[in-house]
Amino acid sequence: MYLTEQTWRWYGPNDPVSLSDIRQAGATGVVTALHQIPNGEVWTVEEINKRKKIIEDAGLIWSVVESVPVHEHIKTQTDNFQVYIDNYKQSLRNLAACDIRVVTYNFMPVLDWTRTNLAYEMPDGSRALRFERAAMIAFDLFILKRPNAEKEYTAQEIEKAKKRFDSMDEAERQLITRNIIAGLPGSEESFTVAQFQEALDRYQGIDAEKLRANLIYFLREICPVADEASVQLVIHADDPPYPIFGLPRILSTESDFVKLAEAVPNPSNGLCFCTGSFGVRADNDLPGMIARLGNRIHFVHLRSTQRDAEGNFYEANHLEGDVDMYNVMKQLLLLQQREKRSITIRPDHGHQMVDDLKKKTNPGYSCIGRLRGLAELRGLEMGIAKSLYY
Ligand code: DNO
Repeated sequence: MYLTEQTWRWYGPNDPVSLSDIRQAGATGVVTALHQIPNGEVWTVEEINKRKKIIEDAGLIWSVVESVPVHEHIKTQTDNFQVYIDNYKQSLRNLAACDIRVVTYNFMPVLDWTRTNLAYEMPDGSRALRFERAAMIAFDLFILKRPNAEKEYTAQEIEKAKKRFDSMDEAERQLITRNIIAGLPGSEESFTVAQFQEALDRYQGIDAEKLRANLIYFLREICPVADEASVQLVIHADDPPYPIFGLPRILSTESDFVKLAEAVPNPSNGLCFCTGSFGVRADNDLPGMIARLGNRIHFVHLRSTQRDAEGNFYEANHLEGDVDMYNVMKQLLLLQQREKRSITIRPDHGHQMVDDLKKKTNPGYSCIGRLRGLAELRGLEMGIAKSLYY
């Protein structure tokens, strides 16, 4: 029987969660990146091997890279973007030379994932990540003051955002600003308000179709290299999965990914199936997507979100919220048996809870919250597997 490979994201030697913690959590693989290498530069064999050795010395394996970031110039096709594409190809070859064969990336303009609140208190006292639309709009209209932003919102939304802004003291305004633009873990970029506006301006004239064309161009360049090196590229979904700050989005739904797979059929053109990101949209049928996108899925982020009608969401416990985790896991199990391969998963984000609350942690990546998540998910997997196959 094929079961998932259970992994854990690690931010490297400075991560407050150690490799030994990860091993005790029950994961066998590590998901990491060379965060110290600036975006766009080549990852050398030497640097990759150095990191790999640290992981292996702790009794774990480096299963997946998350992420080799895609330089903004590649997304906008400006300046010396071709050099960055060549560097990307070289990094893929170097990773393959070190036998690391799954590489995550995203094509979200400017910001990687975005939240407004990193410590939203749950009824049980644990803390979750949250995206609050009124706070995001308040930042956009009254702090960033993005030109013409008000055209993208309804009168009702603007009124609500104004009230929300007026209710904030200076400290809260600064905190929301920091949460949105100072760079969440793994995003590799951080901005001041002025720099953020400049970064947005670089997308003037780039709509979703243009961004998609740039992604397809990028994939047509790098997939042949990845195919040859036996590297699986996996694109991460947009988070949140709809446009923000007037930026185009191109990986928010099943049909978005199908367009990519049709345009670039190379086997290395794969998907990092993130249930938390796709799950924010009620129109994404997660178990069905796993069944249909099947052979393209090479890495899975498991987490759940709880949304409301207004577009706010918070990150729920892994087995609660809107994601039908039972059917997600069941489809994953069926897919693995159909394809006779194990698929790598990791518990994505977790609440700050128990001892996490007394420690400095990377938002979403505390130890105990993810430990709970992984424990629940592996129990779910074993339960379904045993009832299906024994
Ligand atoms: C957030 C993560 C993302 C993800 C990138 C992939 O927790 O899921 O930062 O790593 O978007 O490139």
